[in-house]
Amino acid sequence: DNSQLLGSRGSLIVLEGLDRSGKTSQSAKLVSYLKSEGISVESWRFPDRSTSVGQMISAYLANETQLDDRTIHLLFSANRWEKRSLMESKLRNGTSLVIDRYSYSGVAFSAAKGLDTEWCKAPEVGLIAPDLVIFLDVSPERAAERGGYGTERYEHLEFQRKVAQHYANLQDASWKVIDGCLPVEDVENQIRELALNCLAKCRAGKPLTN
Ligand code: DGP
Ligand code: NA
Ligand code: NA
Repeated sequence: DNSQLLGSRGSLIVLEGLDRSGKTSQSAKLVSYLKSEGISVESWRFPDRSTSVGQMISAYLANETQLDDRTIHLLFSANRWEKRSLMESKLRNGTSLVIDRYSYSGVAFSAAKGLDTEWCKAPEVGLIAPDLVIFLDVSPERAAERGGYGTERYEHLEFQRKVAQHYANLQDASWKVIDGCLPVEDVENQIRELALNCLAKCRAGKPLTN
């Protein structure tokens, strides 16, 4: 593996936003575009429901099980930790990852239940830092109007309003905020441009950090 010698690593690109903000379809569009350009890239998402921890999370979200708020918080975090080493090796080997949700969802959704923000952030420390965070900005009201929520635990307007407030508190100058109510193609083009710019910086040797 000489990808590090070549200074060519992949990018960690994260899409965040409320439920129904369009993250999932925009992630898919971005990944298929990058693949069509011959770029090595994978589409990931958190929670990753395929692992045993992920199955516990999935049952909780489906309201099939009840878990203490801090316990489920730590499971969501554990679900990111269990993928950390694979994530690092993919990035170091030159594969980019486009991830639908990451630590910001972890903090925003748990803080929306009233847990202390600093407590929520603590287990995320040491996970790989994203190279690009794209926030798809759609108000909770507009998101709720779109095709309706599913039946999972957090999918109701009152809770999403709280999540939106916590995302706003977490947002820093490095986030790229895109108006998720623009036409789908406009959102797609803005995301492409941000992603290509990010890929170039990482290829040029921007270091991987925690
Ligand atoms: P999704 O599969 O992207 O629809 O996510 C499922 C739900 O779980 C969604 O309402 C967002 C929420 N969620 C995602 N990640 C976390 C997390 O780390 N912690 C908490 N508490 N909720 C999360
Ligand atoms: Na959802
Ligand atoms: Na989604």
